[in-house]
Amino acid sequence: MPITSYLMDCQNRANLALERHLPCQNTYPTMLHEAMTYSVLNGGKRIRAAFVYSVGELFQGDELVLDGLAAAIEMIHAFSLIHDDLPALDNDDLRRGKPTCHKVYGEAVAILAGDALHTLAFNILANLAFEYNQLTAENGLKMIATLTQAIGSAGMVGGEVLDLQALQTPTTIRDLETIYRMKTGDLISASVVLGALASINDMNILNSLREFGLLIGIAFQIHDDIIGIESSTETLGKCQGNDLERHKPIYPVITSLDDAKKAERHFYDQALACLAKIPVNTGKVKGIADFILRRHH
Ligand code: GRG
Repeated sequence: MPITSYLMDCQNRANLALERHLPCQNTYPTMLHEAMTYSVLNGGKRIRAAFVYSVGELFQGDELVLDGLAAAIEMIHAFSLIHDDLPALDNDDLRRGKPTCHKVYGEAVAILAGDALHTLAFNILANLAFEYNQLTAENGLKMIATLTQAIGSAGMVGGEVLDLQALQTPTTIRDLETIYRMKTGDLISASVVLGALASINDMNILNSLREFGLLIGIAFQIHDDIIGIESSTETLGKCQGNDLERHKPIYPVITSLDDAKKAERHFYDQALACLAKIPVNTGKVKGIADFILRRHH
């Protein structure tokens, strides 16, 4: 199956799982539930969900467990995008080709919709081990430990703070790589690891997958910088050239567009070397990694 068809299947499957796990829009408080649904079910490539599914399938993870994991991860991702778009952070008006959550529902509801998605994601994770015998309580707890580590001050939130500080202070390419690992790589890595934790506990495999996720996450963010310059606003679904306008230190600016392209390839190669240590056929996981460097949005 071509990887684009597989990604489409993952997208459809993740959307169904998200619909199943989101609160019904007409239940009280309706405005909050509408804002949550608006921000989650508004397109999105579902790359993180695809990593959950493709890695989960390598080790025969239970399908319903993988659906729950994909929904939880995409909710955390949507939460991060809602907050990232707020005036206090990136101040963006467009996301996935539509007005950002705060533009439609106001800042207060946008902040709270993010908070509620964050909480719901962990509620889903905590319930998976209760609901499905295939997932052990130990692995359920490991998932929560992995995800909280990935999105907290040592991961995504910390990376976002460093990203903001980089607007004011000189930033080296090494600083930037750390920021990219934290703000983007850690959540991607958690998606990969959670997919495996659905059914395995082998530390060698989990460590190689974790490293793969971090490295492909850095490549993902460098590619995001590149397409932020090269793609149009229409293709991106968000405002083109925003980072340049805000004088944000991004990879192609600190180095050059050419060097940024070499760097994404370097991180991709390193990521694949980690994936090669996994003793099963990882073709689909590699296909997603390839897609990450080919995408235009
Ligand atoms: C969520 C705990 C928590 C805190 C929020 C605001 C923030 C802290 C973090 C922001 C991190 C961030 C927005 C990183 C950028 C990652 C990125 C490149 C997003 C775009 O991902 P795609 O291309 O988007 O997968 P789609 O729309 O396809 O889902």
